[in-house]
Amino acid sequence: FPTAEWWRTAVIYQIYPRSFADGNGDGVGDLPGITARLDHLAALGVDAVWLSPFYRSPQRDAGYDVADYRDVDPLFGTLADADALIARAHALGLRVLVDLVPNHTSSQHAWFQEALAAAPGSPERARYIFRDGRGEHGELPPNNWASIFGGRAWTRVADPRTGAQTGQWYLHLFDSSQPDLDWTNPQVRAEFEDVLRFWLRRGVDGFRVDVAHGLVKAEGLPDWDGQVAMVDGADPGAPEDGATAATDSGPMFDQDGVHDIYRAWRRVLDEFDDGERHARALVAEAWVEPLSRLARYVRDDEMQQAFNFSFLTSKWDAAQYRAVITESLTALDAVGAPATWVLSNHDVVRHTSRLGLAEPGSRPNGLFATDPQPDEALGLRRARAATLLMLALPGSAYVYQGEELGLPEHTTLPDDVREDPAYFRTEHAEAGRDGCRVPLPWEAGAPGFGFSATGATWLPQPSGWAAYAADAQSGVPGSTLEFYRAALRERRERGLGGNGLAWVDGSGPDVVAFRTLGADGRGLVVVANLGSTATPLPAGARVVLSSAPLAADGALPADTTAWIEAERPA
Ligand code: TEU
Repeated sequence: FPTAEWWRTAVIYQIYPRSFADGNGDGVGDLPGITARLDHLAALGVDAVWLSPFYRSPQRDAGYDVADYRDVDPLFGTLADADALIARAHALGLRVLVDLVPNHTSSQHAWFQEALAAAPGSPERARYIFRDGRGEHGELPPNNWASIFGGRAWTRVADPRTGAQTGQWYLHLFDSSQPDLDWTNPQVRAEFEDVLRFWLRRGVDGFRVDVAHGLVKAEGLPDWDGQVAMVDGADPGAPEDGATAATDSGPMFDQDGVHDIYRAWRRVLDEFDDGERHARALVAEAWVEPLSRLARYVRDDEMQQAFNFSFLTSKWDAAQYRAVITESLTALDAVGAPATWVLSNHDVVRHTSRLGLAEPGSRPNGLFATDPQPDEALGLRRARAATLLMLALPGSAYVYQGEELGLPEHTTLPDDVREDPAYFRTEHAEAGRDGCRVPLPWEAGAPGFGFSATGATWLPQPSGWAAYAADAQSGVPGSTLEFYRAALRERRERGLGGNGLAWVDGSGPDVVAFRTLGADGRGLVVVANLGSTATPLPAGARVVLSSAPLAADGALPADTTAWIEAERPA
């Protein structure tokens, strides 16, 4: 392991445990399944993995509803399996980040069960956000907040003395099975610092912090008439060019007090800085805008990274890509933090499909069978171009499992297999996130494409996925898997990601072009053609890698990125 601040340039691969690989044949992925497939990630050439939650959970929100932060859900294995996974990853040179869900617990968490049984005003209730209702008999919710998953953000509980549904209300920014914790309560703070230590002692290299911008709510919980983010993905107020991420705002998000929490966490992480593997990292999942607000989470005494979601809602447009890149680098450079880049994750439409839509940035949160279907060939072509662009940018890049196979979104999942609460709570107004969570295809010829030994898969895979299977692509020149491997190898060998960039002008409005410098001085010129006609490359350019074959005359075709070695301008 390099001992430097590894997260600054790391390529971090997101594993969604229920859909990565199944070790026990029940159709749901698990930790032993992951451990057995870690070689794939070492061969891919990533630096670290981030595991979405595998803790004990009733799985109402796919594990983002945690009932016990110090245990592994039997669905995924045991604590010993987690230890084995961490050990194997480290042996392969991969760091391990785990997901921490501090905004809310599961309603099955012991604390919430105690709170339900306890009286209003009790210390048990004070760990969550219980309030009396409004109206003559408390029959109206305490304020007008809406849940991000749809419906209201409050649920009324039984009066513990009478058992009648006449009790207080509790706040849940997400599903009703995910009650929000009260982070003004010192007990809550102490508990999570201890949870951090629990996993740090087990050897994890850091944490991805779920809904990092949501922990502290505005005092008095004032009404709010703004829009919650996960409504349609479209952001009506967004500027024409520049970052247009669907972000969360209002009195439930990005309150100043939240930063105290992470400063305390950073001190906990620093206790585990052994000088050898260097500091462990905190990564904020915070949907806040503008990016200068996001940068507030990544100060020297706070987190090391925050996800930059700007690409998720970008159009396929060179001016917008340039604006997003400039804005991101400027905001994060200002605080000395590394930029981060994300094209896909478990909450949004896979970029292979998103970029094949008529309006690529318009639908981050799921697609319906009734939506105009993405053009998969075009989407994959653009996805590869976007990936090659991203992997040359300064900073740290995230890769979501399956994108190295070119997997598209599953857009035609039947209702009865869907599990995303956002789909149900919005009464199907949201297509939900199941379509990007389909189990991975490993072996073209095996039942369930080798996801599990029995062929079982918790969500059905499209029949055409044999072509995407890892074994069908491995060793095949031009396959998406070999393309990712080559890009990651070049990135590593050239030390890309470490330094700034210099824009290269003169290629026309549809081209994003910049020069990057590797740590060894072996810079590259990156040329991405987001337009619809081919564009010439500089004379004498040596193409190191391109996302699609060049034209016969050596020009860069539409929807293609190339890494080239070109003479420095005098
Ligand atoms: O997602 C956070 C989340 O959904 C919102 O903060 C954000 O408003 C939205 O995505 C923007 O459109 C995290 C997890 O990634 C997700 O899987 C969980 O369901 C959610 O938290 C609740 O834990």
